[in-house]
Amino acid sequence: MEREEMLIYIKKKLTPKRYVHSIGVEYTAATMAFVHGEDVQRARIAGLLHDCAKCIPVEEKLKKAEKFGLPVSDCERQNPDLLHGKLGAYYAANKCGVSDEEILSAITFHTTGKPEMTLLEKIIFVADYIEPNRRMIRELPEIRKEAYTDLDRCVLHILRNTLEYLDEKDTVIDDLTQKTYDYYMRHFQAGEDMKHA
Ligand code: DGI
Ligand code: FE
Ligand code: FE
Repeated sequence: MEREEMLIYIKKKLTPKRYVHSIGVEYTAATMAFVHGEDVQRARIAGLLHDCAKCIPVEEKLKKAEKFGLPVSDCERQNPDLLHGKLGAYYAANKCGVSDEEILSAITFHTTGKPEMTLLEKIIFVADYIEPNRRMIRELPEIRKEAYTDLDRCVLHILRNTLEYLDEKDTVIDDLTQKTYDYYMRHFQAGEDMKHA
């Protein structure tokens, strides 16, 4: 699909707010690609499509994931909204003709992140959080700056905020979110130690 067709496709599937958010993630991902040396077109496609399954009703998300043969963890069963990344990648591949595995992976893991993310995965994970239409989140100005100056610190900062937020809300925390945090915590600490050695 060309971009124009993708826009029509997501407009049909999303609420107006979510559509505007998707375009915000598209251009934020593009600017981050400029700075960090990622391919700009891939960043735009991943950004544009990352939430294409977000507005499917919760129970439908679970049914569709099962129908498409996608693996569903216990945590996702309890909170099927978490499936919108995996489902989104499925639609990107099967409805929009995206075959680039890294774009599909960036869409799949945009909510939880994962240990050892590629540059594109990090860009989508971060762009989703910082795009201009996001309501003000704690420490957002600082996080936005880090997105362009220290990407790993930025990823860790977002994970820390998300885990704190989920803790306050008292909901299930996906194993992968926790594992990603632990990984970047260790990774970041190792980097800091190197700097000061
Ligand atoms: O889809 P978006 O709203 O653009 O952003 P997103 O895909 O990052 O989803 C954000 C929501 O997901 C937010 O309410 C926090 C929640 N979330 C992130 N990690 C986890 C999580 N929710 C649960 N229950 N467990 C997690 O590990
Ligand atoms: Fe999302
Ligand atoms: Fe999003």
